[in-house]
Amino acid sequence: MERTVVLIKPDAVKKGVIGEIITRMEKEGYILVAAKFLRMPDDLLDDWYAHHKDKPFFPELKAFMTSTPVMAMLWEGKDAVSGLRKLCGPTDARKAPKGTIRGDYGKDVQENAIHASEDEHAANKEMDLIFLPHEIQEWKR
Ligand code: IDP
Ligand code: MG
Repeated sequence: MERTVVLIKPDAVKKGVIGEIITRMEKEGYILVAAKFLRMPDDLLDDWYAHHKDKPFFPELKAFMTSTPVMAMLWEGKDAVSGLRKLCGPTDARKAPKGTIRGDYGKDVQENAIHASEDEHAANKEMDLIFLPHEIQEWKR
């Protein structure tokens, strides 16, 4: 079993599609083990998007990511990391196929509705950045 971190981003929060996006993950059989609705602090975003820190779009990306709270969740399941990345679709929502979350709810390369951890290393790091051990719930269907 793998765990992966998902953020429902401010564009999707503003659209009012938090529930629809969660439903897609539940329908795929993933299990929700932690959730938190939070406004991401500045230093957390510096760490989260460290790979984009020197890009010209970084200030705009931070402004976007703090324009509303985000819905942060930890999802569990077999091959959850790659499975959820696939469900999200490619980064640029304009290139994301219909039926993927970004294809259906995103707008462009920045406002793309959702984040899902890139690999297991990132998933572990992001899990520790958002959730305390006692906030993670163990349960089975
Ligand atoms: P990912 O979210 O698919 O893993 P990353 O390259 O890790 O893609 O980028 C993280 C986030 O940064 C993207 O989801 C998007 O919101 C934003 N982003 C990436 N590339 C661009 C860009 O060229 N312009 C503006 N925002 C970008
Ligand atoms: Mg990434």
